[in-house]
Amino acid sequence: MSAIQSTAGVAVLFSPEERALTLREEVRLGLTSTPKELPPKWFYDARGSELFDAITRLPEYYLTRAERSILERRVDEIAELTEARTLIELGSGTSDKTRLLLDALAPRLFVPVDVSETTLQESAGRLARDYPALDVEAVVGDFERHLPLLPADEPSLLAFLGSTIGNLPPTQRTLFLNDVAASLGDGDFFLLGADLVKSPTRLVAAYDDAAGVTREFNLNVLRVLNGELGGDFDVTAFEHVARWNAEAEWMEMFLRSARRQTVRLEALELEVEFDAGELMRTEISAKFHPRRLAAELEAVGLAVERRWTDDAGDFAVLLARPTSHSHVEGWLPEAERARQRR
Ligand code: SAH
Ligand code: AVI
Repeated sequence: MSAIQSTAGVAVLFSPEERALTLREEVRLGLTSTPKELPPKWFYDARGSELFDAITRLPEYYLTRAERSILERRVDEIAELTEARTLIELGSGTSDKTRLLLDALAPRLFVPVDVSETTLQESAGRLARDYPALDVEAVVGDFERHLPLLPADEPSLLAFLGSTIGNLPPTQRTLFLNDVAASLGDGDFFLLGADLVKSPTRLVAAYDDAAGVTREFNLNVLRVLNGELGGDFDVTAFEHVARWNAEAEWMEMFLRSARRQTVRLEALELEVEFDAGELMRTEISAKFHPRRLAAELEAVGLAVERRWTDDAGDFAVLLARPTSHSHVEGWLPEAERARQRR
């Protein structure tokens, strides 16, 4: 944990400098690609996190309620099987549903990990207040980079809830799952929440709600770029688009340029042209088949011990454990190398 600087009870793995550099690199790459694209992790400044929280309460957004209902029914079983003393949560947000796990497991240590420092500060503060016996060590980190650096010195449960795994494109998803498998030791478990393929009508409604909250969430990424990179995006000149991609089996969100326009980003010394009607993809949200997802976990050396869905079959929660660390012979993922260095 030597790379961690500690500020106000929150450890920082993703330093402001590294964060700024990553933001610049990813935005430059995305805006100069054809078609244009932005990675979804930049949605989540304080306002973006609040908007996501509002999304979880929308009538159309069934995901959070479905996952909660599974956890409500299964947390005791999870606690019995895992006997985890440390709970690590990736992309933790408000950690609302995680309270069910905290209540059932009564772990010694909780490590919420998120890119959004304000969200972490608030949620870690609330948890420390509500669970006085719990050691809460929040970490500002990027789960695509910092998994090898997270603490793991006693039986741990690594939770990745909310179907955030669906926001990773397939190649990144495989790399991430490899990192997860490599970071788990004997006796550790991985708990994964994933949204399932269903009727496109329901899916599109969940990502294009009647109250327009998802629209605001999508447009917020432009506000983030304006604030952090000196951009001059006219937020009123972009429209929210949510589509089901049947071939890839994922929802896609785009921002569509309402007119031909030029946008300047001071910090990148970059001018970007948008055609009228041009689509810029801002998020994919893959939807899964439980058996195929289990096969993806097995392929990286994670044996699926339990697989649950809610009554409607909308959402799945999988509990897996590492089989062995020699699943890819002659090749050690970065996470395993870092683990061995420790
Ligand atoms: N797990 C919560 C929140 C899901 S929203 C739930 O189930 O409701 C997704 C969360 O992941 C946000 O809080 C966002 O800030 C965080 N996030 C997105 N990309 C991330 C990344 N690369 N590394 C760490 N956190 C990330
Ligand atoms: C965080 N993630 C799983 C959400 C999702 O459903 O893909 C983000 C979101 N995008 C639009 N609405 C919610």
